[in-house]
Amino acid sequence: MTKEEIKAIYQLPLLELISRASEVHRRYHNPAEVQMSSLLSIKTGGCPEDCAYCPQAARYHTEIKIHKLMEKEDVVEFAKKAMENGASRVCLGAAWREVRNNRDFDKVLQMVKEISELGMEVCATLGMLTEEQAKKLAGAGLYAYNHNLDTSEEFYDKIITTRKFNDRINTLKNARKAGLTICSGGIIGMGESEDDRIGMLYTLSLLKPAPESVPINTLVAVKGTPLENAPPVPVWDLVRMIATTRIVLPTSMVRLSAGRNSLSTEAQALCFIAGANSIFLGDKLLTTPNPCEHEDMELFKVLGIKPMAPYAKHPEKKKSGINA
Ligand code: SAM
Ligand code: DTB
Ligand code: SF4
Repeated sequence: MTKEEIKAIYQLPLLELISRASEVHRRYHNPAEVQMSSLLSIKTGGCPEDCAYCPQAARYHTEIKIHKLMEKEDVVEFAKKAMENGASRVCLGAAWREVRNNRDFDKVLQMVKEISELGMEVCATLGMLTEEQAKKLAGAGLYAYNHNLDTSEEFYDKIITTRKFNDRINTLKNARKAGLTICSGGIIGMGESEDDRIGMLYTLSLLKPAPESVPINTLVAVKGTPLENAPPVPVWDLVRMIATTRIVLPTSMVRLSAGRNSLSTEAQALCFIAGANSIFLGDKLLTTPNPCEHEDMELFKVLGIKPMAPYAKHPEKKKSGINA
């Protein structure tokens, strides 16, 4: 699709857009199933980058609880609990600019290995990565690498100056070369234009193969970051973005990511109808709140949502874990 074609979709009358997205969703996915992923910040804060949205950048004064890399046992324990609560995937996040070849990386490789042996999909988001590091992660059993484009190439330097848009693309290529699946999406609500949202989807659509998973985050405006006073995103923009993503990237999982805490049940239902089929489970994202367990249980009950099994889309990658 060209940028113009994507724009024409994004600008459809909302009900028409939702209806078309829902049709695509039903053609490629089971609309009753939603992937439940659990997020854990294994290393929080102190990041040298200047991402304007991020509470973990060392240069902003935010109220997060900083900690060094967690112990492997605690991380595996978290994964087991997440699995008991219905999660099929765990995403490990570290506030690093890039992965370094040091003892911390070795520790992360061990975490990945043990969690994947439980039979769960493991995703990691650790910053920039070389091909060699990506191969080590794949060897340890990593299933997916998350590395968001975050916004369009044109708007990128208004949000981040300490790295280039192309650095992001290169890391995604390295992850791909190692055989990892890709999770890459972005954030709405940072002051970007409609064209920037479309431009980001266009770049994602150029990645071949397309990212298996596309998180759509709504900015969580955190006190102390440059975007702390960004006005809230109208829920209709989010639904429009999710629906457009579903149509542009029909086979990908579209994740209704950060921002769910400020959405009503009705708004979330619209997002699922418009093609979202993945969420983060658990009362915390990396550093900000997410709906708690009983709220989500109620949501799934009301909407008749069933959790997706691990490796549902790639059964050949399944490890023989304790629950496999
Ligand atoms: N440091 C690594 C990196 O930047 O790729 C991994 C962790 S970073 C926190 C992962 C993603 O979280 C970012 O790319 C961004 O999309 C998302 N994120 C961070 N802060 C956010 C916020 N305040 N609101 C919404 N999404 C946010
Ligand atoms: C993604 O796209 N969103 C998640 C995950 N990938 C790593 C992170 C959201 C972070 C929201 C802000 C916070 O909790 O610090
Ligand atoms: Fe660091 Fe990632 Fe936050 Fe940017 S988004 S400041 S790279 S933790």
